[in-house]
Amino acid sequence: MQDLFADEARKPVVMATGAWLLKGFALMQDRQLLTQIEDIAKRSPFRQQVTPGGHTMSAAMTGCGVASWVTDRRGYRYDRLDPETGAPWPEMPDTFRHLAQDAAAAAGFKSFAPDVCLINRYTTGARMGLHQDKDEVDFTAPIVSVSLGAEMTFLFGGPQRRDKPTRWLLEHGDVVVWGGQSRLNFHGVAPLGKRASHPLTGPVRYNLTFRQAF
Ligand code: MD3
Ligand code: FE
Repeated sequence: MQDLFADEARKPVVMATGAWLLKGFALMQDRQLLTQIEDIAKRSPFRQQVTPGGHTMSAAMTGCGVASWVTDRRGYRYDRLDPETGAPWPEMPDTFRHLAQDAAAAAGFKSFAPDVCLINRYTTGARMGLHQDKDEVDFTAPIVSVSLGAEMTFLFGGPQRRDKPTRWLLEHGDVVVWGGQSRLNFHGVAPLGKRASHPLTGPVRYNLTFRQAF
């Protein structure tokens, strides 16, 4: 039964050209990933950042790798130092990097070398508005995202802000690879539902986003 389930879970679902949903791809490592998130957050704590427009983001963030995505009143950027601690971000654990590379390879990206991992934490009501990810240098590299904890509705738009987003339920252990034509699509997440929960995290969702930023 276990193996049948694992085989079923390994069939990629095509969300759009270049976007692959790997249901349950991270399930076997879920506890290890959550422990490593805790360890990273001990050194670079989760914080709610402020956008250039002066809004405080509802998702709390930290990160690991050679840099992490930072926003403040001056703008968006990848910063090699954590502005809260003044220290470099925690190193990216090998298990993180290998998981992201395995997922990218399963979607056909054979030489993905993620140098940064942004970690988003959503509690009840937290969301992320529609946006594009454009702060990276090379848009031919894919982005790999790993969902852990409470389930959430992902909003997947098109290349124009006006394109109506489709809704996808992302559950604990799901991995998505975004490359090629979908790399610059607008996307966001609907508010974390009042009843959304997972035995390992309670009413909290984590999302790891692996990128080749430089
Ligand atoms: C589709 N995070 O951190 S991850 C972000 O669930 C971000 O925390 C969301 O959007 C989250 O920037 C979504 C999935 C994701 C990441 C990058 C994408 C989807 C994407 C880039 C292009 C298209
Ligand atoms: Fe994004």
